[in-house]
Amino acid sequence: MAEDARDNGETIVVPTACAHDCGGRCILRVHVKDGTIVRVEADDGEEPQLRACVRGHAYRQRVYSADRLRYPMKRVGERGKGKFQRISWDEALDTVAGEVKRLRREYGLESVLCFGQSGALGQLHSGLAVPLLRLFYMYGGCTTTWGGASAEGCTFACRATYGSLDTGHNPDDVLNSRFIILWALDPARSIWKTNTSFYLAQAKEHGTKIVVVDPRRTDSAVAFASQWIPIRPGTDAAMLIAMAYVMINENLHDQVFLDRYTIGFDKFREYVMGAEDGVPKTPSWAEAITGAPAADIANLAREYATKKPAKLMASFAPGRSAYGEQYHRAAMTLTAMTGNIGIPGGHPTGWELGPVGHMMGPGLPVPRNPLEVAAPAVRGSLDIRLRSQTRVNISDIWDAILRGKAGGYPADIKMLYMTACNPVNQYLNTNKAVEALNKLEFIVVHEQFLTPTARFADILLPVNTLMERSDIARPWTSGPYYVYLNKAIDSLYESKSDLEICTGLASRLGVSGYNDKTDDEWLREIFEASPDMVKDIPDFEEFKKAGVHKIQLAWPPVAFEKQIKDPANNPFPTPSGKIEIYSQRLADLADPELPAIPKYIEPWESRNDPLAKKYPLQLVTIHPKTRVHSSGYGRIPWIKELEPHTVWINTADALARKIANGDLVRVFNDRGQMLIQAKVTQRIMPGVVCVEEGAWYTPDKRGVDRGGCTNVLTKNRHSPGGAFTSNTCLVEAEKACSDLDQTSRGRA
Ligand SMILES: Nc1nc2c(c(=O)[nH]1)N[C@H]1C(S)=C(S)[C@@H](COP(=O)(O)OP(=O)(O)OC[C@H]3O[C@@H](n4cnc5c(=O)[nH]c(N)nc54)[C@H](O)[C@@H]3O)O[C@H]1N2
Ligand SMILES: Nc1nc2c(c(=O)[nH]1)N[C@H]1C(S)=C(S)[C@@H](COP(=O)(O)OP(=O)(O)OC[C@H]3O[C@@H](n4cnc5c(=O)[nH]c(N)nc54)[C@H](O)[C@@H]3O)O[C@H]1N2
Ligand SMILES: [Mo]
Repeated sequence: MAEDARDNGETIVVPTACAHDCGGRCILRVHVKDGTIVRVEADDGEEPQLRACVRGHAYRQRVYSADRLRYPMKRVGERGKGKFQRISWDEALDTVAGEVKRLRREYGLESVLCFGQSGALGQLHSGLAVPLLRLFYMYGGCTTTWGGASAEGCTFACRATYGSLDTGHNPDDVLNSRFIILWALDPARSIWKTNTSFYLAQAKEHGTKIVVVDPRRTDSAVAFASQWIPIRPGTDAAMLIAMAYVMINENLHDQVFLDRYTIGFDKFREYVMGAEDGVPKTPSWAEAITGAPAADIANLAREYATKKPAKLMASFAPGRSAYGEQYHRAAMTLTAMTGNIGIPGGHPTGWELGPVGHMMGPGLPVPRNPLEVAAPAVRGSLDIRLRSQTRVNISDIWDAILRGKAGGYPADIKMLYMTACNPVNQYLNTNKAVEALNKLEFIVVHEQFLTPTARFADILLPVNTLMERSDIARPWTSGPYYVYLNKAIDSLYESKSDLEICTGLASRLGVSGYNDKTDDEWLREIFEASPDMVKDIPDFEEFKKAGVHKIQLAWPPVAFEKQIKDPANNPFPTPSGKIEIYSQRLADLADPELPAIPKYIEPWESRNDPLAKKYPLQLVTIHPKTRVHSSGYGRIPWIKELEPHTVWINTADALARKIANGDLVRVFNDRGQMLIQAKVTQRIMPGVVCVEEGAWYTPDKRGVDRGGCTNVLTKNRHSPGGAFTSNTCLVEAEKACSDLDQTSRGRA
């Protein structure tokens, strides 16, 4: 269809979607004339529409950005300085294949660390480095990573408590609730399923009470809520446990539900009421820890326990902190104590996968890693030692490179191969990343832009965008819909997909059968291998043509409905068959940092840490309103104009530091420093500062980051259950001194 129209100069409309790792997955209608995108529109089809935001509307500027990488390049200057020279694809692929063979010969393939994050999320292209891992696993193996940046704390808690990540309801189910708590959930900014904000606005109109618990008075608090309860970062488990105290003390909990569907509530009650350690977890106890007023904690507990059905929507963010697993386990326990599991309008809280339009599904097939055959990483295990024997947690990558086997890591790493990720920017402790990358023998990156990570590549390979290839994508966590991404234009310049690049390497490495299909053939095969898609979508060709299939539901899909309606025949997939408030598997670990029941454990770098004398402010790093992480949107003129990149600081903290709104400030700790504009506001609680993640690390000659990359400040230590701890970080802020200020003006 597209080919014919291209010939006769008509404008055609190509249905596709935005499939980066944003919490949305939104329909785009791309107008193409003579092989060029002329404009982008959002969904105008049947309701409920999946309308794109500013990023989708500006996508044309991302595709045609002057900053797009055009050709394969090799590094000619110092690593990190970004000096490259154009080379041919043959030279690039020959060099990469030659180095891989050399490393295999000299050190073994475990010296090659391959990984990716979520730069793009098609089932065929890119998602989590799948084309790259397929190549290396077919070639003989490589070292790789474990642990997700987004929600490892939540993953751990879901597995321990429910034995499943499938805790999803559809976004419109908020309309069935009588009471909603947005716990660190800010979908008006940090998209959390495409239409959540749309339905929350309706819930508000219907008179449903919505309360926000967050250190910041969020956009969602302003738009939807009638109450904002500020809370100190990292202390959420304490507040949730105090809410449990109020429910038990006032007999508001649902004992029938607990008896029928859960185990271990009695042990949790002993801890909550103080029988275990002599400390009753009262609202006043929690107020001292969290900063949230005791009366607000008690009232919230009462409202949540008595207005059924109710949703405690607990986002991933507090789980991205030290002991973040405890926050998620405590939130899940409260949803059970109030009997809000398995019913419309309720919410078990967790990963929110499924039940209709599940995020996970088959993609490009990946065989087993030959290097893991002797010691396979046990994916679902709560014992993280079993997950890490051959893998490196994403928070440990830099340490693993710097310290190797002698430091207890699985390999001495000599080469890094990265696709669809920007870890120098997006993983914890950027300055340590720089130190580690400078130690390596060889670095390969596939990218669309010259990101802070790409600057360190020895060979840098240009990748096409999702407008330049076809793919299938699933909704973020759950649907109800699936999208087909139709290729709108040919690959620009000399760019190729990750799969095409790996195909070129496969022949050079002598790997046969790596890619014997066209993309179209793969996509049909992926569709046919996906039981849910086959069940929900009557006709694959129609799906392609429409670019989206919306599933019409006759009933509200509800997580764990079967387990609640008919428990005798549908046990929870845990060892006990019940919701495990007490987990024997955790008890068996005998690790006080991973207790069998949810507990509040004081985080490192909390405000009580001696380090807080030097660095008294807690930094939270939220997801960017106008970008998807670091992925090129920051280069788009329309988007750059919308909002300056700032550090939020409370008026009292600013006054004490003589910082005025708009001042350039230095935010720093022992790990790094950045210069950034201050936003002085009452919308953040005293003692807490906030910077959006994803801005590009841009060090000046003195190593001061002028880009405002949050990870120059964060500590690369994962939580005991594996969680990424980007919200556990002490800093200080001061008005930038004049010489730093001058330099910055000079550069601007
Ligand atoms: N616009 C946009 N949307 C996105 C993304 C994006 O890049 N851009 N990324 C997507 C991805 S990959 C993910 S994983 C999700 C993440 O979704 P979330 O984890 O929900 O997102 P965040 O924006 O990091 O944080 C949400 C809120 O948590 C608060 N917060 C931080 N620390 C704490 C704490 O310790 N306690 C409490 N109570 N609140 C805290 C912050 O102030 C913020 O308002 O977002 C998705 N949505
Ligand atoms: N301090 C702090 N750090 C964080 C977070 C936080 O809240 N605070 N959030 C974390 C979370 S939840 C996440 S999910 C991660 C995200 O971390 P990343 O996945 O590393 O970040 P992105 O910026 O989404 O994508 C990385 C790169 O992928 C490239 N890309 C896009 N499409 C393709 C493609 O088809 N092929 C290839 N090869 N590249 C492509 C983009 O240009 C972009 O530069 O960040 C984490 N980092
Ligand atoms: Mo994420």
